[in-house]
Amino acid sequence: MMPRDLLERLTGLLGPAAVLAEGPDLEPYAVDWRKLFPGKPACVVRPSSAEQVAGIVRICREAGAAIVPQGGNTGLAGGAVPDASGTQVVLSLNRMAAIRNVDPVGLTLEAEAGCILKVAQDAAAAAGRLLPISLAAEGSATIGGVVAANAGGVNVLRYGMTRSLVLGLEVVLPDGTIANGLRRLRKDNAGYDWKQLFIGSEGTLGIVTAAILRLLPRPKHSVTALLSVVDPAAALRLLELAQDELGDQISAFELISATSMQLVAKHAGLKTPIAEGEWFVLIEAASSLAGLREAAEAMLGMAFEREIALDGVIAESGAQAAQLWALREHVTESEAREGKSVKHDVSVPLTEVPRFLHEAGEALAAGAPGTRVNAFGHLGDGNIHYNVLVDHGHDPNVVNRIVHDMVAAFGGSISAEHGIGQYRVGELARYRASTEMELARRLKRALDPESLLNPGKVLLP
Ligand code: 2HG
Ligand code: ZN
Repeated sequence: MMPRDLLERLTGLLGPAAVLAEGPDLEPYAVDWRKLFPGKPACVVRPSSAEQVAGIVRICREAGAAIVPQGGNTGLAGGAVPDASGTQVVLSLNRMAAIRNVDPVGLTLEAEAGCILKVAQDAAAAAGRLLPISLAAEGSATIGGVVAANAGGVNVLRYGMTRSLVLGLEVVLPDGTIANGLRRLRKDNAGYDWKQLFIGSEGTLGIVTAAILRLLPRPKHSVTALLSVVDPAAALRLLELAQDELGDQISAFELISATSMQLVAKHAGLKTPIAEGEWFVLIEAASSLAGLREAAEAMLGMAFEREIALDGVIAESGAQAAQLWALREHVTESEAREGKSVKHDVSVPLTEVPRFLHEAGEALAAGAPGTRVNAFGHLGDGNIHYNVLVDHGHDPNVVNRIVHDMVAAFGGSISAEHGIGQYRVGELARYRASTEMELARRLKRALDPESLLNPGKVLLP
């Protein structure tokens, strides 16, 4: 089938307004927001139902045209954009954005794939409940993308990755059938839990069209504190203290380097309200029981007394808490403004983070002198965004190798939360054991033997 026939059949199924074939309208779907992975779609289709998604899959399958599912296109690994061949069909879920149901007693929310994460958070809040998935891109990221990427974010420490919040899923399979597992059950041990295959598969095994997410009671009180510490080892001691004193009420424990803070000051004009240190920690805790603030103040007192923290502040209001969070949330954008960087989204066993940071720094100083490290991230999860600014003609591949070899030496992962996409497809093949890779390929072949869905992502052909 010629592309013209493909276009005609897709237009026949969806109507002309839902098929973008040329012009500037294609641009936002063709490239990721960092403009690192420019692609060229054959066309963009915008279905409005799972049945339409299934119809698109069947038509593309007959035509042998690959499909790239896309949500808010906020990913950092190039997983949702087409290649440059001009043959891949981008399937945008952004017209399927309805919230179908919020159940404040059963604690569930059902939404279509294209629903913006922030809209879903707000719907849960309006019902007095909490959807705890929270990340900097939440104003654009969609539920389908968040599920397909198994997104992390700042609340993983308490609530887990997206996977732990998915109760039910509807997925269109590469053969064009719809697997409907939209059950709002807390317990469902009837057979294989097949939805887990699709969570985090980055659109390579199926297309998520709707999800039922688990909600939580909304904590009535929260405290946010920013502290400075002398080094990452002190930050870990602070985590231990916070766990002792605030227990399971800690919802975020974020590490920010002085370099990150300097970038945020330079490019976003935001300044830390506490004395400069080499490292900063942003802590949030939340609870419905009284006494949280007192406990947090006591914890801070102990941190100073034991010389774990150098300086610190507890937000006095919601507005102040938002100001503290803004420091953390502007790191990515400020880094982008500073220039070119090589991102590493790594995890190592939590207690190894200080040693990893030290040794990776030494290895870079020796192997790629002049690079600057912008390290920050989710210390409570052992997940550091170890981004290296390479503005002086450094070879990104050399930098990558140094950092990822160090991650491997620590028994870590080269992608803690951002996924593999196309950015790390070669790196995954290099660092994962061949038996694990072969198992992944067997799953891919079983579900998508023609490699119709998102080829070139996660697994090399
Ligand atoms: C974050 O934690 C995001 O802010 C982005 O995962 C990290 O820019 C990055 O590398
Ligand atoms: Zn992150």
